[in-house]
Amino acid sequence: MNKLLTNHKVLGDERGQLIAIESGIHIPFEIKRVFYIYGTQPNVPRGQHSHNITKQYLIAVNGSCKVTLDDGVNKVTYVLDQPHIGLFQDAMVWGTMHDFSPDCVLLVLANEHYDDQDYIRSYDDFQKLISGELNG
Ligand code: T46
Repeated sequence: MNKLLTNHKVLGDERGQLIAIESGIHIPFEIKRVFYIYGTQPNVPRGQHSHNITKQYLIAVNGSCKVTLDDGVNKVTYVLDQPHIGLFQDAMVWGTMHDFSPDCVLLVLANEHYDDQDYIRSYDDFQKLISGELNG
């Protein structure tokens, strides 16, 4: 798996910090949707699915969590524990978000509007799609 983590420049001054993320400059897609999750329960993972065409960019803007990305060949766990660290999750990559701190706010930028049909929720189906078995 290619390097997917980005350490963004912190534009700070005496008033505090600011991080700017721009489509096509810092992330490889146009942003159509923003959502965030917070108030996660201890030991309860989120995600556990892949997307056909949706790409995502994840930032723990507060607190910390781990994200395990699995492209069908490699499975890598990333720690998101700084608001200037971003993680790109490509389409057709199985993602699991876990080990949230109680104060975690996980911001997600996406290149597509929400569409339940874009979700692949069965790991078996994901593996078959990756290996081309469902592509005809
Ligand atoms: C991901 C992790 C971090 C919407 O109505 N619009 C949306 O844009 C999203 C993402 C969800 N929803 C609804 C669908 C469900 O009724 O919100 C509810 C919870 O969504 P979901 O079960 O997909 O939540 P997570 O935390 O398992 O996964 C979500 C994203 O789906 C996923 O892509 O990376 O957050």
